[in-house]
Amino acid sequence: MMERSFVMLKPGVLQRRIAGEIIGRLERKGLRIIGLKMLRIDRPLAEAHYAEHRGKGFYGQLIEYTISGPVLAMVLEGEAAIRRIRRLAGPTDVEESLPGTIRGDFAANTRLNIIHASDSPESAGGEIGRFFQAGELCPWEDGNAPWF
Ligand code: FUP
Repeated sequence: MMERSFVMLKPGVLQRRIAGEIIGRLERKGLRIIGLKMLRIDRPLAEAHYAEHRGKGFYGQLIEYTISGPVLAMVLEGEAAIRRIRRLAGPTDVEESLPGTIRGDFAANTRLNIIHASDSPESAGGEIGRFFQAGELCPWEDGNAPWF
């Protein structure tokens, strides 16, 4: 099923100059970028995005990290995009994320996780709406669709 997913490359990605590498992995899987912007997340937006973690021990540090520098926010479209991107990203826990996944290859610290990817159609819809206005998305068709 054709889906849209929200992906955020967190502050460590620009710090470490690996944005191109990570975006390249998503593109090579056949996902289409239909929304992309760079922004500095403010505290209310970070708290809304991570509302499910409020009260947990790592919450404060997670919010501080999320607002510590610019992020790249993206909307990606493709067949089963939500599940495919989650598999490309790998598990949240750095001890579990295997080499070959984005987290397995680049994340050395679970808290300083480098990528966020929607985990369900419901969360994707909410996250896309929180970060993008409808007019900021640019859907497109491509002649290579059958390859993917
Ligand atoms: P994910 O959906 O894979 O991004 O994972 P979660 O929503 O469970 O976690 C969101 C963020 O919280 C992670 F990117 C890092 C942080 N986190 C911790 O720091 N410690 C934990 O034990 C779990 C999550």
